[in-house]
Amino acid sequence: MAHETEHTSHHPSFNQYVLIAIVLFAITIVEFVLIWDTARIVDHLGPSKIPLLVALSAVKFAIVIMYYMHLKFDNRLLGAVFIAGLALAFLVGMALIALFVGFEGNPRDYAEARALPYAEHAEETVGGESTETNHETDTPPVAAGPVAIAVSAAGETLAFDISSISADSGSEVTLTLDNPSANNAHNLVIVTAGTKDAVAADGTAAGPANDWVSPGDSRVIAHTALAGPGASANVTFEAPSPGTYQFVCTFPGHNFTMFGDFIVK
Ligand SMILES: [Cu+2]
Repeated sequence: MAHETEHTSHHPSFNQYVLIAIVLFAITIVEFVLIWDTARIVDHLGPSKIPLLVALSAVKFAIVIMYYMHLKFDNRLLGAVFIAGLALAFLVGMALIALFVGFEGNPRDYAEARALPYAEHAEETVGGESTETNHETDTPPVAAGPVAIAVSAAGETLAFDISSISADSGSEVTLTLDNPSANNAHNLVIVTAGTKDAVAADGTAAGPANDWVSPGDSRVIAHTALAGPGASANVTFEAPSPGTYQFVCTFPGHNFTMFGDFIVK
């Protein structure tokens, strides 16, 4: 009898369990409404919904631990240890979220503003090519005189600002690479058709001391030195026999997006 009394006083009754289940269910409904798009509460709350949701789930967690797992009826010290750990985890989590919400701007917006969608890039290619071709046919008449071509890295994007350049065979070409990037180093390497990735792979093996170009690579027609952030580099060479060549940046990884055609007429 004495044992029975003690036992019941240390555990919730059936009705209390039902009440706890109802409370947990109610909190879940509140959480759901908070993140439910149609309710539009989410728009008004902004980032503050995150600590609110974390607090609600912490309350649910605590209730489950305290009642269903009997922590409330164990030694008080065990409860204190548990609550202290939970509070600490909550504070660290909130501090991390505050750290990221507090930053100016949205990293995704930044990336999207600077990304070149594949379809648009292809359109630009056609446009750039045609204007470039017109430009070339307008200026130098026939003779294979000196030609100056300027190519720039496209801001912080791993791409050149132009997808096609051209020159007449035998002309003396001075190619200038401008690098406006604040972070990236680039070079510009003229290679035979279809070899840009293979040349870049060998350039990676050759390392920065060789400006990421393998010395004596027979596929390389000409190349600039590596242009660091904000720097320029140029190279003068004789345009090879007519055909379509490639220009590429062989800095490791850049060759997949940073290239174009060099058309020799
Ligand atoms: Cu590059």
